Amino acid sequence: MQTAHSSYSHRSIDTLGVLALQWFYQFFNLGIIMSNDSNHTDNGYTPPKVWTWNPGNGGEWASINRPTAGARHEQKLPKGEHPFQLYSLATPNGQKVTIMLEELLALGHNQAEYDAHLIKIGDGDQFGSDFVDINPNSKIPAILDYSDGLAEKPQRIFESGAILLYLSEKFDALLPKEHSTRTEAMSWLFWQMGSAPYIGGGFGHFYSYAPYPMEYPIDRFTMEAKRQLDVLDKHLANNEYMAGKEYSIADIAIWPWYGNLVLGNAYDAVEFLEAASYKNLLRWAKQIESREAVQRGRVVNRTWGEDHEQLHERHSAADIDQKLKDN
Ligand SMILES: N[C@@H](CCC(=O)N[C@@H](CS)C(=O)NCC(=O)O)C(=O)O
Repeated sequence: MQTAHSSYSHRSIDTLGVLALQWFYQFFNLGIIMSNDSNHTDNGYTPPKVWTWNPGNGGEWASINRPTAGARHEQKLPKGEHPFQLYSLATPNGQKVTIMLEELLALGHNQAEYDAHLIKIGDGDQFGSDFVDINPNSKIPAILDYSDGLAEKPQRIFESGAILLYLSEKFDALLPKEHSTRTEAMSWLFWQMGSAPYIGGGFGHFYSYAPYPMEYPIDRFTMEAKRQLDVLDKHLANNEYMAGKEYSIADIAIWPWYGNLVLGNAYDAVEFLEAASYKNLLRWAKQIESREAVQRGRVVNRTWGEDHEQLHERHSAADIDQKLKDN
């Protein structure tokens, strides 16, 4: 092993050869830097003093990504008859809200009736003027609450975690009442909000969407993704649900990301991540998946997959009934 004080004479001929090559390539700016491990090369990119936007460098999402916020075009949003108007897409963040609304309806909270309108993020609908008024961050899901005297001035809610919390407080449901268990549910809810970007924007992006496979980011985010799967697996070894014995918004937040991942519904990464080894997490993922409200919620605003899984818009329970009957 080399130490910081090693002299060149202690280095192998191979190492000296690599150093000479590095110098040669750097000197002639040939764009290849080699380390002692010849698997490690990069494209010689050196960040400029000030970053400038290069449209087209965003992989699969290149056409919609820009470094600025705000509305890009005028776009009216449709409005249905129900108290809640949801503007979304069935990504994991979108599924959290439709599963929650379906759970509330299953519990008999008729005031949770909703219209689910489709926001096509690949087409840039999230940058339309009406949508940006509901979510200045231009991301689905976003919801308007027109119920209980809010008809004139609906309450906007954005950020999926905030929407779950708003709905559970409004209907006094799916958040444990006992203080310590409730606190546990909140800890896991916020854990999910902070952790999932490493799965979606990190692991998922570099494993599935980046223009070509890159070892460094895939290694970095796979390490983190597996660490998070292990966090959940260890917790679920001793807990039926995330907050203990009670199903809650913590499960509803976590399942669409981590349940879908280990069940093979996201990023096609079951083998790569050795998902079968997270036995407690898989047990929980299947248990949540078998809930009727989860099966109903996951198809809403979905525009990909099998036909029987795709319900682009939802305006009544019958829309979902019909879709699931098609299966
Ligand atoms: N922290 C937000 C994240 C929402 C989010 O990232 N939404 C994605 C789809 S899963 C989106 O709308 N992306 C469109 C874009 O980035 O332009 C939440 O949980 O609501």
